[in-house]
Amino acid sequence: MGWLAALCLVLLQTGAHGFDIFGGDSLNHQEITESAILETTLDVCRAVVQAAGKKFSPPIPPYTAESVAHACDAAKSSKSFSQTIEYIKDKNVGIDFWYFFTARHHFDNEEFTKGKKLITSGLSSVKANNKRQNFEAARKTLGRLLHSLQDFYSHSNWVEMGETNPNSKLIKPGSLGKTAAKSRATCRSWNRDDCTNNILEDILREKILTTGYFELLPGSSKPNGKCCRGGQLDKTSSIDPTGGINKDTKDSQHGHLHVKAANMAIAATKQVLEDIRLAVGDPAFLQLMGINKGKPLCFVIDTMGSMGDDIAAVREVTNSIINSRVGTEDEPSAYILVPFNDPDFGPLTRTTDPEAFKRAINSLTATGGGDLPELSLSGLRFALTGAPPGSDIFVFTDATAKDDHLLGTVISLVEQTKSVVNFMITGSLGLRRRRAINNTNNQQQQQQHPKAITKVSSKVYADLSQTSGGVAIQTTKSQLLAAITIVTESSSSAQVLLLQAARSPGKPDNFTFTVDETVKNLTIFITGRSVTFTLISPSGVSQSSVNLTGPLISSSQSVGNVETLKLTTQVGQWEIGLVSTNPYTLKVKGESSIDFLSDFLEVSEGPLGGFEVLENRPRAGANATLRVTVTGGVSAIATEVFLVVSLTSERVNSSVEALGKGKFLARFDSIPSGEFVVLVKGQSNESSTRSSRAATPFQRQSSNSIRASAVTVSAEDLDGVLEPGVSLSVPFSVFNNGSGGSFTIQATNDQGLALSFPSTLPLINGSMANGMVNITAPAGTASGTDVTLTIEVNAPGGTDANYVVLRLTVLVPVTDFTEPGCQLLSLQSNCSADCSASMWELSVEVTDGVNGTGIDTISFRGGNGTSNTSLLAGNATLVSYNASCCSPDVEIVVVDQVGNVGSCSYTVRTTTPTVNTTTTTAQPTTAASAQAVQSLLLCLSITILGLSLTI
Ligand SMILES: *[C@@H]1O[C@H](CO)[C@@H](O)[C@H](O)[C@H]1NC(C)=O
Ligand SMILES: *[C@@H]1O[C@H](CO)[C@@H](O)[C@H](O)[C@H]1NC(C)=O
Ligand SMILES: *[C@@H]1O[C@H](CO)[C@@H](O)[C@H](O)[C@H]1NC(C)=O
Ligand SMILES: *[C@@H]1O[C@H](CO)[C@@H](O)[C@H](O)[C@H]1NC(C)=O
Ligand SMILES: *[C@@H]1O[C@H](CO)[C@@H](O)[C@H](O)[C@H]1NC(C)=O
Ligand SMILES: [Ca+2]
Repeated sequence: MGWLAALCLVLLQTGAHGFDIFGGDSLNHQEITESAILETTLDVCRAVVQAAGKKFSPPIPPYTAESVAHACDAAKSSKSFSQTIEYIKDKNVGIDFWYFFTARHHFDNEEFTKGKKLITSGLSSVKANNKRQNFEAARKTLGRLLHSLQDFYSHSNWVEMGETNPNSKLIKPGSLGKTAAKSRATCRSWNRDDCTNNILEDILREKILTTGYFELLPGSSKPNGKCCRGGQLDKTSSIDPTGGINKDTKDSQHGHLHVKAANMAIAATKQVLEDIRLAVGDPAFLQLMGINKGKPLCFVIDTMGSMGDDIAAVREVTNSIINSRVGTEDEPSAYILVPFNDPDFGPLTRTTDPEAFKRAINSLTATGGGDLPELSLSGLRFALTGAPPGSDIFVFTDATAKDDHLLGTVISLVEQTKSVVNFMITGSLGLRRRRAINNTNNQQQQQQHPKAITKVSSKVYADLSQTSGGVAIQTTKSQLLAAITIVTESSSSAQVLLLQAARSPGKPDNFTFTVDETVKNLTIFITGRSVTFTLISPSGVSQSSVNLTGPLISSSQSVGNVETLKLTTQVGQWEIGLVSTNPYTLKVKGESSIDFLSDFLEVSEGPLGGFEVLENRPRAGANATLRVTVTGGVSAIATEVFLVVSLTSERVNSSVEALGKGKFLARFDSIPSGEFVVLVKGQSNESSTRSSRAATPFQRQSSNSIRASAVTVSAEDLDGVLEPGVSLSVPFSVFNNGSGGSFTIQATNDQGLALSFPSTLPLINGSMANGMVNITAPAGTASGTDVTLTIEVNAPGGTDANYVVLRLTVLVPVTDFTEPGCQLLSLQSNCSADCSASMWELSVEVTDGVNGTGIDTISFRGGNGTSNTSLLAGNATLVSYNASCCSPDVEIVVVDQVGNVGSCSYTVRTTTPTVNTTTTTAQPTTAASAQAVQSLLLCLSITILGLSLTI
């Protein structure tokens, strides 16, 4: 509830799915969250760009993800930044879906302590996850805690008390302030003449915090004399004292304070983001927000004996990618490596340091001789859970998957993460080279062997790549390098997909695609054996596979089963006809700023409204609502949205409603039964040529395939925290809309933690069943470990399946909520009128207290000097700092192991003209110069009052 309550009303009154669009100009949770993220990110970008010695050009408000990413020198990150903002907003409003009735999530019913705990423990979890680069988990928790934080300002009387700044104690140790005793009356009934003046004067005068009470059903347990939250759904508001105090919208009982409260919520949200920024540092903050350089580079490598040359090829490609991309906009944002063989897989290496990645790849050795199939899917699963969603993953193997019982899990993860999986297969179908150590002089020799890549495994690899939007390249070892180069080249972050289709079995077919003016480097990928094509350009010129030298194809390359054609870019509608009787796939890609995101929404059907982004398969045979966000093109709009069956290109059309800000809702009467992708057609005014400004058509397709299911699986969205040594019960429920029988349950996790769950659940058509998965992390598991739990439900006969994927974080309960502090030892300055001729220096002792977790990082802001730190006895750190008098201020930011941020500011700015060249030495306990005492007081007051004073 909270700002979103307005949504419920809109839904109730109009029956419209009015996400994001409110009649009137009230601000909702999404807008509050987005403004704060854009403003804080822009601050960080300014610091980062200026620190790199470049000129910072701030965008013109109102800010957008595109304009902020652009100002941040990371235009190619627009899409992932938008995606991150959407995700955090969705998790924020998801609280209304999952926790509508729990008062603590909304600061109702005076649940101050529990509400604050949600925020502070959430913040610890965000920092722990961020430290281990588990950005997805960090974003989720961030979105959720922001909901409660924002509701504080709508549901409490903080604004009515006349406060003008956020309550920084919501994220810091210490009491929120005086709170009303349960027995203390706080409101009177509202009357017609003045409905806004219902909070009792003594409560406001004594600055006693209170909140409204909320109940959906009559029969209130509201204590006597307490305020109501108010609003149409609140049944307490008709019980004396009647009325309400919420500021959710301008039409709320205290709607006259809506703007004030919403702005305070924005400021409070920025305070949380700033706290995270200080705890993790600027680069990690930007990564958390999805502002990266290029896409991550993620390799999953078979290390069995026969893979020696493959590993050498991977090494070469890695070096070439690192050498050509580091320092450019396409520099990989992270490097991930997962080796596998048999019986092992892992460990997962995840680093942002290209040299560390090179070392990890260089240390791989191909060993072991057994001719057994390997744990390729276990390795892939580990990569899917460890890499950021939307990664391009490359799997290198020459062997059959031994663990194809994990196929369902891996497909679930591919669908859920929207990562793209490419297979580089060097063992040919039905063949497997003997791992003969003495057979080194003929690397290419292949022999018939029973443990070769089986037809089944080959299909597993082909299907997985097709589902994810990747390719499965079968090639010889000698062509491997060329093959990897082709696919990694096309994994730049500006890559968009115009068209993809597959035919299996192969049959002749014709395909059309529209190329718009923003598309560069147009490339066609065709996989399959003996596929011929005819290409027709918008101007009617044609060229076929018979002669690759011609007007349309600027270059072509054929490696293994993949043919790539680089086209001379021509705007308009193209056509390609493919002829083959073998299975084939077609992809048309280009580089462009215009792309889209899409998510199926689950809209709550009750009176409460709210929606949740569907993170598993949509329901077969039912209505569906797809949210489409067009990214990158300021003026680009979606006009048509289709679901396209990959194997037939059959389309299901939708009715499209524009929601503003690049968002559209597409409503489908039904969903196709096979695998399908989303096709968006639209109009764009973007233009590369200055002369043409007319709207031109564009088309984009999603790369990941989606499929519907008659089985619905949902798991309670718990806080996602797993305490070491304590078993966590995860309840889930299954609804069967298809034929009945015994449904098989399979729960797996990527960290090998102990699980227990029912192996089957009986379900007739139209019935529902509940189950429970118990998961335990052993005592001693590292805090911040990310655990991905997948629960799959398979219909009888394996004809249908659905799943839920839950991300849990192992977290040792945080007991240190106190920020590190500073003690000034000395401050000496020698500043004269000519500041460049003189220096000042500072000596500070920093500690995290006796029971603290200890100091993790010390950084300096706002100063231009040099610093030195050294360890003292008793876990204290001595910080020495000296700077030119032209740089008279410095802020020391000290972060402890669990992310509590302490900040101390010092200055030698002269406040009175009398202070001059005398050298002063300050000791905290002795009389000292004016500035030194001032500095000390400043430091202390910051520790007491929290962060807001330091910014
Ligand atoms: C490999 O070497 C061993 C002993 O050195 C020999 O017995 C065996 O026949 C060789 N295998 C092949 C395939 O050459
Ligand atoms: C594809 O187009 C060509 C010429 O435009 C036509 O001859 C052929 O029949 C078409 N094939 C299919 C399968 O529609
Ligand atoms: C895309 O095209 C530009 C200019 O034609 C070229 O410089 C760039 O290298 C191309 N990118 C790729 C990935 O081929
Ligand atoms: C291929 O087409 C080009 C341009 O149309 C032409 O110059 C060339 O002679 C053709 N080559 C063959 C082998 O037909
Ligand atoms: C589709 O949605 C409409 C309301 O929007 C509903 O009346 C109808 O029953 C739904 N159809 C199906 C098949 O669920
Ligand atoms: Ca501490």
